[in-house]
Amino acid sequence: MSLAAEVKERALEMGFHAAGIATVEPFPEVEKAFLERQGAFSGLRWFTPQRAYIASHPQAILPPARSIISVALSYGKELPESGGEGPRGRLSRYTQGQDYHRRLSAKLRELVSFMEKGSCQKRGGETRIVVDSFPLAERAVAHRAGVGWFGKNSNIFVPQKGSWVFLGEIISNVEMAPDQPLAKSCGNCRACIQACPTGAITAPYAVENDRCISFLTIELKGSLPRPLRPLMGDWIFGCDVCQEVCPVNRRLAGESVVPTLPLIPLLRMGEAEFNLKFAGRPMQRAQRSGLRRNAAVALGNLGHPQGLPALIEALEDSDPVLREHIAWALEQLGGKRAQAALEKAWRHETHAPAREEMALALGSLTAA
Ligand code: B12
Repeated sequence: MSLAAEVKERALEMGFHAAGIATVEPFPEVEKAFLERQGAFSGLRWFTPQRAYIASHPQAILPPARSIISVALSYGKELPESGGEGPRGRLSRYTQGQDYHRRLSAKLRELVSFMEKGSCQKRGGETRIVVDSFPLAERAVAHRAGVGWFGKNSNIFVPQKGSWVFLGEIISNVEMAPDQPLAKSCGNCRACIQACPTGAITAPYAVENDRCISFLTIELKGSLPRPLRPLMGDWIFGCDVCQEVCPVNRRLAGESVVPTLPLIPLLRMGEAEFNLKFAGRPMQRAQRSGLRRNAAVALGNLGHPQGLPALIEALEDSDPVLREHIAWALEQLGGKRAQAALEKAWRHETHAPAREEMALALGSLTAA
């Protein structure tokens, strides 16, 4: 059996759901997309032209590279968390379990050990494991390796697993027979483009980063743009809408469950509890401040009266970004209690954006 066949077989035995080999030639289409759409990546400070170059030139990561092993691991069917009372916010399905960087990297290290024991070592194998750890264009690699095909929402779809997969790679200096891309596409379907709550998929395969709810809830620190808040619904970490509406994903066997968290305990969560609950979990990336900000916006959008006492209490919180979003949420809930609490808080608010938000909320509540 060839090394390529051996490695792919081992990867599937280890529980990966797809594996393929890509060549290391540059990806000019990725570099072009990066550079043309750089504006669309505002907010991600690390999206620089240098990153675009590295992402599209695997040999910039490992100069003697000859091939890339691309793998996909499905996360679609794990059990969601339950427990907790009151209104809940939704999280992307990928948040279930431990951080995917760790899970995939551990599995890929095992695959590297397998390669080192076999014919790879005899050929002086040198490898780099990539799971977001180097700026490689992982989706383009998976596409070239025949692991999956590009959906219009820009995600990679793997046969039988849909787009509910993580991607990972091993760049190797050993030459392996490459696979061919899959001859599949979305055809005329535009379901994801039409369904994106914020209109972030501006054209097939083009996601405008700073409108994407995934970016807003996970990566953006500080204030959420006011016009986008109502469109975020109850998403508090990531967003799956463009994957949920996809007919390919809908046809998959087995129910895929959306994880949720109770919003009121989240809003009241202290730093120690946050660290304890989310250590090693993807949610850590948003930090306590980001998750509580998102919980405030979700409570505002849900408009559930049960959220009112916790929102009023949080007007006194030490985090000014939170106070700002609490004011917005109280405006959405409306009513005399919300108005009275905002008036009281506004009098001693010293942080300009929070004060401004309170004034806006009071203006609209008074008018109502
Ligand atoms: C930055 C980033 C984000 C940003 C920006 C996304 C974006 N617009 O690219 C934000 C925070 C918004 C984000 C969101 C999500 N992300 Co993300 N993200 C990344 C990261 C770190 C870099 C992506 C990147 O370089 N983008 C730049 C653009 C130019 O490149 P690209 O989108 O990958 O591909 C383009 C080109 O390659 C070109 N192209 C190249 N070859 C070809 C060939 C054909 C035929 C076609 C049509 C196009 C094409 O078209 C593509 C679209 O423009 C990758 C990991 C990595 N290192 O790759 C994960 C990654 C892409 N994310 C992932 C996931 C899971 C998500 C979310 C689903 C999470 C969630 N549920 O909230 C959402 C999906 C949103 C969406 N519809 O894209 C997975 C995707 C898995 C999959 N099945 O595809 C990755 C690969 C992480 C991983 N290791 O598993 N992400």
